[in-house]
Amino acid sequence: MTVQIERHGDILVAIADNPPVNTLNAAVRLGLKAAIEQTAADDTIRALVIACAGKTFFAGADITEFGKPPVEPLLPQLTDLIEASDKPVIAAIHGTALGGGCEVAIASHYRIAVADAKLGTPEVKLGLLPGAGGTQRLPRLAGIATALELVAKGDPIGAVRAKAAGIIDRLADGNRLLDEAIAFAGEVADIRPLPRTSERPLSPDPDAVAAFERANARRFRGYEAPAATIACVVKASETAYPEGVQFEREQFMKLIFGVQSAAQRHLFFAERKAGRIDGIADSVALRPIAKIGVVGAGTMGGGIAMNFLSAGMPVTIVETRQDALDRGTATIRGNYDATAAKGRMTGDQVAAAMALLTPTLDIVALADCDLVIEAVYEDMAVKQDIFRRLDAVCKPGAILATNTSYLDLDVIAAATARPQDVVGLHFFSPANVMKLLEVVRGAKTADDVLATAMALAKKIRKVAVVAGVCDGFIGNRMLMPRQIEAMKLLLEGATPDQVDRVHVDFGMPMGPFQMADLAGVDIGWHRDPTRIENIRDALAAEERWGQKKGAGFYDYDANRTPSPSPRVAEIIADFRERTGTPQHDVTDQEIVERTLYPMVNEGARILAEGKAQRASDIDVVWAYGYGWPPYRGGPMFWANIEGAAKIVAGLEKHGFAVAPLLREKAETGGRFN
Ligand code: 3H9
Repeated sequence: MTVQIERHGDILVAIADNPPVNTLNAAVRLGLKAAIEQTAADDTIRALVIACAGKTFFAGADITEFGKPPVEPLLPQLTDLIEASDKPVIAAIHGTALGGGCEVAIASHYRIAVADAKLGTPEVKLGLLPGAGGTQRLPRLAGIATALELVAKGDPIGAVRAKAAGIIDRLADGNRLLDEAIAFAGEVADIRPLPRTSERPLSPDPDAVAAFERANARRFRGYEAPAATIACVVKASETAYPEGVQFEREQFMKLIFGVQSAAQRHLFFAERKAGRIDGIADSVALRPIAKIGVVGAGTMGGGIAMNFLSAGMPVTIVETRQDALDRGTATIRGNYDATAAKGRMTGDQVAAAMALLTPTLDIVALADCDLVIEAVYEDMAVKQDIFRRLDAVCKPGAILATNTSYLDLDVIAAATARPQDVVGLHFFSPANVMKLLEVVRGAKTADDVLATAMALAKKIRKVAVVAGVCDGFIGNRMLMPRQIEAMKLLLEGATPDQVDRVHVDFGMPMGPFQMADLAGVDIGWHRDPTRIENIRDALAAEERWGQKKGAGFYDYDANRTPSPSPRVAEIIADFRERTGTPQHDVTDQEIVERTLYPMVNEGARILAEGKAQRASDIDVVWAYGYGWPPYRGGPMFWANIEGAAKIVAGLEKHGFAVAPLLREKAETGGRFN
């Protein structure tokens, strides 16, 4: 039975057991309905406790049921049934009460939770809103401001905060939740009238709503769900519950059939699928990883080290010069201090993380590390030399990783006598912040090394994707055609501003030229100011290296606010003339076709070559590493929406060679998945 019924004297206890996360699927909903009916029908029962077995309270509706024929009771019916019960219902919460799980809790008459439980309504992250009365009950319990934070942003809060906010009535001892819930039920069993959340009064608070919208305008840009969610909360304050919940239902249905929610749900499952490695059994024994070494204390090395320090793992960081080592260590400390200043870490946590760091100039100090990550600049000879030395120093079985973003892993591995222990760990900058990790599988990388790297990624809270060896792996390889085409567009008549605007309007955090200015126009430059072969060379020669120099493709003021640059316009005009490039009116649509379609094209090649395991992995790379808007699901999901045939036609119109796999999808009506 998915929902077990127990009697404890005159209290009925319904315990749901639907591993792994107790979603409220049809069987659970039916079981809970039966428990409510039994409570009502049996005169010897005074109250009902709803609890969950396993690691968590209900994690929400079962997302895999969306789009299938509905099975009653639907979740909104169930929450209304719970609240309508004539005998008190008490939710006993541990783990995470999320989405529909939170809605079951707030539809109950009382809530008791263990202190480390979390409550939240993350539906908005799936492009949805709490659709079982959550948008109507939460503001009635917690007030408009707190409800907006919870429903429109989707981040959960801890039980202690939830209690202070009026969402939880009582905290329980972690080991005695059920006993305490039963005792609580006994205490409140005869209290009437029952505290029904939907009957609580709520007044409009337009100022709170306006302030919330203002504060989050940037975060919500392009998304449909947050606005719908806010509208529901406003409605809750303006009408009685029945009208409010009707409005919530309409909004929910609109979202669930929309493309954005499909895209965000796709990414939810894509992220989880990415962790699976084709051809390697789940049972493969992992190598134990306790001690980490990092070679290079620059921006990347320092950021990489922080991931492990924050996870409580000791890190030895090696540099060749004392000043570089000191600078690197100071940067790590500075980053932690800044986090502490924002209240996201305590002083003790900073001290604990720093105490795990051992800076050294001696590579031999890496001898007992279980994993060493090389993070020096991109020079094959330098990397090979480091790997030769690591091979000599590191203990047998240690995993040797490189953070290269495009160099050939197999050539690096060949510098060692243990290529089976070599793997790529491509972190994205800033490495302590960005969620994505490309785990690069070399020709000889051992299965257990790859599996260990993927498991470790989870430990440091990264989303990891397996990539094969090729120039730029998945992410940067797809970036290349976009950047090349963006440059050509400048020559043909577009401005940096226009190209960037099209990308930002699409939902990217920034366009190709804003990105170049942020990363550094001089990256990968040949460093010869007399050799000017393209627009980028010309900018680099004039030290227009981007934001760090106050000038790049844009001019920047003291606050780093960009404005179109007359000098760049001159440089572009000069190149147009020099190359004799014919000009035309570049439309926004042409920019989409020439910069985004080629990314899909490259993605299709990557798939066909087996450099990505599945199309959804490519989507994960772009969503977590490059800011592809989640509501567009990633480039390959977007390609399905846009249509392969349309993309092929667009590519052909502009003279691109179409990848065979993309053409095949266009011809057969197939989809990337
Ligand atoms: C909702 O409630 C709508 C209602 O308001 C209105 C309805 C009318 N459904 O993440 P994990 C799977 S919307 C189906 O690795 P963790 C997951 O795919 C829902 N499956 O575990 C994975 O499967 P597999 C609102 C789900 O311990 C396995 O469970 N709720 C769901 O790292 C383990 O998941 C949410 O958005 C689901 N709802 O994290 C919460 N959830 O093993 C979404 C998980 O085959 N869930 N699975 O790959 C989470 O945030 C995390 O799963 C959680 C556990 C924090 C609970």
